[in-house]
Amino acid sequence: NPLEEAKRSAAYRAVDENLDFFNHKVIGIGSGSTVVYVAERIGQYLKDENYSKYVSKFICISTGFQSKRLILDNGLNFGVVEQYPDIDIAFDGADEVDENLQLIKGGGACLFQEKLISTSAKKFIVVADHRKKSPKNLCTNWTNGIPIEVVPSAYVRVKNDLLNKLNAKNVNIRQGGSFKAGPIVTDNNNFIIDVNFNGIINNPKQLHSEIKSLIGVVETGLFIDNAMKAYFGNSDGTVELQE
Ligand code: DER
Repeated sequence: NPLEEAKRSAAYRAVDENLDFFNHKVIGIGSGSTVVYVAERIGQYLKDENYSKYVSKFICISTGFQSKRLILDNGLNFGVVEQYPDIDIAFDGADEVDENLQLIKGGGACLFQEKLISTSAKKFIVVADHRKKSPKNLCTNWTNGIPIEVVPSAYVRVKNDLLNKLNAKNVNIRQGGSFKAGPIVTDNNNFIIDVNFNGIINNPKQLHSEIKSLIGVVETGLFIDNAMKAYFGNSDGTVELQE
């Protein structure tokens, strides 16, 4: 599968080039389908006799239920951010990356814990396939809207404020579809709202602040001034680095 090859190439290269076996101890593991290969790669080092003495000392911090399974399924040590609030390096996917390394995340509805971990890390590395690289601004390729985590009792208030105060074009509460009647519920027992504004986002920093200030908003999927590098994998196995 060429897309999986692209994801794997980006993830392997990111781990190989950034994981410091001697100085890193607490590793943030994101959520989604690309970061699967980050955990897989670190698991390979665990089985390598030249590296296992270092990797067996790593503490891996999850960003949700799926992320926790990645850590456990690859035989890595699992820790919680309450015990390890200072993270050495975090790897995670993204839905779109703009020319300034600003991100849209939340396609997998894990954005809150992802942002808690990515902003607690000294280094935050994005791993993605080529589809996620925007030629310029956010919402160029990603048209599903900006994910927002909201307190369930406030979702109508947030919807109204997005439409009436921030002039959003459309606002959708993310539904479980054929998998769950009613809205999806996050690992933090909240709802996700996907909000579209008219076209591309020229000032994601300002938009994040405006959305974040609305009552009922827990966190936005705009990750501003957070990622330090992004690896984009291509189907032929080549990888582009943006930093
Ligand atoms: O929800 C997220 O932000 C995840 O990181 C996700 O969107 C990444 O997507 P992927 O499955 O393409 O890696």
